Amino acid sequence: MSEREVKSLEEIFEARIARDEKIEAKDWMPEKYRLTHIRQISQHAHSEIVGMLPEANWITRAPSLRRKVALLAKIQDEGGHGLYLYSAAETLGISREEMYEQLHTGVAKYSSIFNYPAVTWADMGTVGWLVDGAAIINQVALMGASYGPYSRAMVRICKEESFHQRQGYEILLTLCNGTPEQKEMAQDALNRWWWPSLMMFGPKDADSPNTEQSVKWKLKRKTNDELRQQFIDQTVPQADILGLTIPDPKLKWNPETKQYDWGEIDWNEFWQVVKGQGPCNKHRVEARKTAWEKGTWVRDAAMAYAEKQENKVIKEAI
Ligand code: FAQ
Repeated sequence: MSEREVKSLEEIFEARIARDEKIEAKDWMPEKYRLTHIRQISQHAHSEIVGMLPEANWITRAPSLRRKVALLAKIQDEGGHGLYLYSAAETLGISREEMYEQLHTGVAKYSSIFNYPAVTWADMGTVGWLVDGAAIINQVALMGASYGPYSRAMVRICKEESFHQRQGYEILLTLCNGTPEQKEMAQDALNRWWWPSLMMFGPKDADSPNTEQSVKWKLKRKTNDELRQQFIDQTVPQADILGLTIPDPKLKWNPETKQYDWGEIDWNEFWQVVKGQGPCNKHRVEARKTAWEKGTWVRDAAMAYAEKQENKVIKEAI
């Protein structure tokens, strides 16, 4: 293709983005657009399946059958989200094996939040409330993403995340209305998860290498800082209802900006966790690798069955 032809395709592409048209898998797209989407969508998919691990830790210890059923359903939903997202990434020309390989070798990232341990039952409430709450704010914006398969996957995911957020909040409401020890457990969980939840939105805009281009391509409809502020403004009143204290002495309502002012994230901690030095990084990647290895026979059996079916169809056609 000549340089002139590429330029004209680029112009058509930019015009489609400007008109808010969805870009579909078979449409022409700049190579960098394709690669950026593979990066973000695959990392998003990895986050969903790695995110199953801290909560799976509590299935056998859920305090009642009702809690166990809800937790199991939530964790299965997260696995489903991973599958929609891997499928969306596959439409951009990467195989699922390559994506898993990138996860297992540390080439691809997944959300920093899942490198923290879930040590008490109150963590199950807090993960639902804060982690799913943060995920919803991020993902509602992504429903408007320009790449069709990603944007459509988000619609279903957001519906399910909102159930997750509520089931988490309800666990905390119960604990906060329970014994002093239960309320203390809820406060301790909030103390540990608050700052890592704010880190989920990524580095400050000024330190985010990808935001500017991703906003131009309408992959990101809002910046990291905008979404983080939205999350804080939405979540603080929910903490008040629970009677819990957000562990940030600088948190204060600002009547002029009509937003909360708040303290400083420990960016050193954030980058340590992103680079693999968080409390559970090694454990999480090992768990995924083991699951992949133990699942070999299932994949082999599924492939053998598919091959057999294909041969049957060919034989019948002859
Ligand atoms: N953790 O330039 P930016 C969930 C990396 S789903 C680790 O700002 P970008 C559901 C970033 O990849 C949660 N790495 O990057 C659930 C980039 O590295 P790279 C996941 C991070 O992509 C709940 C570098 O830093 N959600 O929770 C993080 O424009 C409960 C520079 O950053 C999504 O993935 C981080 N927190 O913006 C499941 C949403 N932040 O690739 C189970 C989709 C940044 O250049 C239980 N993703 N990095 O080497 C996004 O919206 C974006 O990718 C951001 C980062 C906002 C995460």
